[in-house]
Amino acid sequence: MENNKKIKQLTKSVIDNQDQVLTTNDGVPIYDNNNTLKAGDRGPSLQQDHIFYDKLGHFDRERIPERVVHARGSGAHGVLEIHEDISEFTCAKFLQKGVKTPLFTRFSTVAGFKGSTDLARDVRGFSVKFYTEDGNFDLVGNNIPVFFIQDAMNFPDLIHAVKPEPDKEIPQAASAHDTFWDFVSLMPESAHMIMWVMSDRAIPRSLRMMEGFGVHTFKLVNKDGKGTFVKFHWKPKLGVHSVAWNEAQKISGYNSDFHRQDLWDAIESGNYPQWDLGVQLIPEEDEFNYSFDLLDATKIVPEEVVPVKIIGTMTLNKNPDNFFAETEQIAFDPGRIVPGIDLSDDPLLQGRVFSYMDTQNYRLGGNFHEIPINRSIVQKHNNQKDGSSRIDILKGNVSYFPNSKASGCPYQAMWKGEEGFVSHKQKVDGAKVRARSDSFADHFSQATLFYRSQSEEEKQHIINALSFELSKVNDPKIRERQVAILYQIDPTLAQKVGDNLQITPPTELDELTLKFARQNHPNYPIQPKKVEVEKSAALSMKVGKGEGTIATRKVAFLVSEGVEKQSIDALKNALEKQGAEAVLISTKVGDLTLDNGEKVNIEHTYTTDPSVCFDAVYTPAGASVDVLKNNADYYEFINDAYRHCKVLAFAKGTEKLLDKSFVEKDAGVFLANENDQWVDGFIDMLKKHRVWELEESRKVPS
Ligand code: HDE
Repeated sequence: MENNKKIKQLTKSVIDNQDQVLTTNDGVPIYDNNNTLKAGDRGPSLQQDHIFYDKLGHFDRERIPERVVHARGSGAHGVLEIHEDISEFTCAKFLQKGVKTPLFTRFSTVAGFKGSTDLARDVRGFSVKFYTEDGNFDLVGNNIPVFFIQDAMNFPDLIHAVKPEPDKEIPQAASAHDTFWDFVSLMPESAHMIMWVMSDRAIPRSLRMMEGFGVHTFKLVNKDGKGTFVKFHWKPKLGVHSVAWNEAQKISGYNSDFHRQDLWDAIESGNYPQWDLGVQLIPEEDEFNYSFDLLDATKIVPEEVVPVKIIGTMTLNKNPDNFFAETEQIAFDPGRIVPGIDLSDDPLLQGRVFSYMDTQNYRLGGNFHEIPINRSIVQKHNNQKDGSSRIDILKGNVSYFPNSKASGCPYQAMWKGEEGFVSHKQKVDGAKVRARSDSFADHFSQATLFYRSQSEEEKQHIINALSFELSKVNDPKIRERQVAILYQIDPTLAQKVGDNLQITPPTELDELTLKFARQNHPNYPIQPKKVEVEKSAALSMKVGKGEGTIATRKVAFLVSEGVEKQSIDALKNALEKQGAEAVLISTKVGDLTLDNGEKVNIEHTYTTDPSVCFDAVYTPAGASVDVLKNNADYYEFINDAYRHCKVLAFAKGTEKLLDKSFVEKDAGVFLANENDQWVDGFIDMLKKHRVWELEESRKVPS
């Protein structure tokens, strides 16, 4: 394993309790861990019970402040391997061809508390800490390439608006409430991001099936100090896939740890998730050549305009040993950059450089960089000592610079002609102002580009999501103000959402929205520049990311006593050949007897693991049909799978079960008695993730 170096460092801190006597935190062996010290076995407890104080005192302080945003998250260790030469653009050691760098990745939702559901409609955080030979580099990105706001000053307001409302602390992990839509309907710069979060991108099928983006424009810097603008992309090897909103809601009820479990299980079973690392490279000279400003985090650089160059692959190959010590205590900070990479002047990014450091100091305390998961793999050397929870012991009486008593050590790299971090040389010129450039004033062109690039089915999901969210808004003024924004994006979109809310879309922005927009841009609205592309296939999950592998997909086999082994194997073997998994679902856990007398162990039932937890459904043949034909949970299972546009198959003799369901025989339903090629057809359809073309006829509740 290539992440050995970091793992080795971490294992130094891993404690194995096997065959060890229980001790206090000071290592004193504990004789009795059941009883407090008392005056007589029915008497009052004694204040001198140092063993009890050691245990309860620790327990009382076991919680630390959760992250103010992105509190809910799951992480894993891994490695990045670079396979393309981009030395022309960057001298970053970890980005050189052939280099393998250990890393830790943490995925998260934004709005919910630490214990909230994984399936909330939300942006997903996609943070990677690279333990490079030049120190740590943190790429703290999201699964959506743009953001709600342009300037860091608005961030606390955005978050206050989306978090549960402060009087009653409702709703949890949801943007569908008044304060969020109040805020965004007054901030038209959020229009593009709103399109993304109302799309299925905000409800991924798996953390392993989402893209990642650095969002901001960064800079690569080569050995001669030449800079190149760069956008970072993560492209999942398993494709980009989502669930339908109705599935997300149900999964939240059945298994609110769905994504966390999925990531853990995949890694435990050796199905290591992988992403390709891509870069969009933009020469500095081209900075002003686009219809948008490269420093504006509400804009993408369309892939058709600047292609994504794949340079390496990230593999997540080890689960954490301890959630708190690793996933909870990892401290990301976009200000952690290494030689060869620099920040751009994006005012959102600049604000982040303060906020993360500050929040980690509050959340974890000073010296959080000495916590094992945050330590660089290279030894740090500086004159900082003291501070809370200091772990390292700095030798000697010299802790200042310059010094002669320690021969000037630790020395600056320049003194010995060695390489060190040098900021990219950039001319800066301007009056000191609190202002926003008019090059940030086009709020709708890319929102329109996103919407137009979606397939008809995806558009319908966006309409449904907006209708759902705005229906949850109580204040009719807010609903109308947002529909006015939708009109600027696409009049038909506004019309369709308006129909669901009984609102005739206003053709102009609301006066209040204009008032706020004009604070930044006095001449708002400003005629936008002509966009480079009308549509971008890369923005659609159906068109751009569609058919691919079925590896790691889970197919539910609906069985009961007497099911035919041969009928199970007919599909199971074919699925397993392509890396998918057959999961038997029955009425009870424990032993199940097949038609040949063989016993198999059942771990999932119709009620513990319903259809929403699977990608496709198959009913094998056998005496089991007689049990299932009277089982309401079975019908709920296949009905749900059907409505969620999944592919279904029925072995010979099980087709009669359809009569009591509302499953219609359509192109996504394979009946073995009518189609000899049903196994191939089933697998081909599964490759598309969902039977997109049947969305309308199956009336998918999305
Ligand atoms: Fe964050 N963000 N953010 N953010 N963010 C935090 O840092 C902040 C932004 C992102 O897995 C906090 O450790 C400001 C954009 C992720 O631990 C905090 C602004 C993007 C994570 C913070 C932004 C992100 C955070 C809270 C606007 C995508 C989780 C706890 C200027 C590029 C990291 C913490 C993890 C976490 C501040 C905007 C992504 C408060 C001020 C844009 C993935 O520091």
